[in-house]
Amino acid sequence: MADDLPLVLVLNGPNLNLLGTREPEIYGHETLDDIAEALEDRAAELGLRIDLRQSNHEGHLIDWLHEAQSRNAKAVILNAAGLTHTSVTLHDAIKAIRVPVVEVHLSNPHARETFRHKSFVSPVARGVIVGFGARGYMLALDAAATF
Ligand code: CA2
Repeated sequence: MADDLPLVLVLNGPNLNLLGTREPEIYGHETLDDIAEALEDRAAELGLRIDLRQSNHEGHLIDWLHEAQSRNAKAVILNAAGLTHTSVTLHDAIKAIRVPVVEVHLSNPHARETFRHKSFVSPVARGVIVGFGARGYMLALDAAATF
């Protein structure tokens, strides 16, 4: 049964609900629904199941990281969006769980404004994938399959 397959939570932070509707030159034309569809297909090939969520609220992301632990998820793929650069609480939550977290960014924050160069997620992430657009989520899922 699909419910028995290892679970990968795909968590997306503030404003990523707007993906595909604005700033396509930075973030591409694909929507979060497009990404979810592609990930579901790839997950089926890899014998995994994904659960993709987005929230504009930091606390939701923290609760979902805790949920990943309590559900014994195989991995979390996390694009914390702007919270990446500000959130000590996200850092603490990732540190508090044993589930490996793959940090993903559509753009390459290191090639952008200085304030995007700092990540509170990277030091506690298993790995980081940046700058490959929506394909970064697929690369992260392929990595998670090996955990
Ligand atoms: O490149 C990424 O994936 C980011 O996590 C995106 C964040 C940004 O703050 C990070 O530095 C890098 C911004 C997400 C905002 O998403 C939008 C999507 C479409 C239109 C407007 C915002």
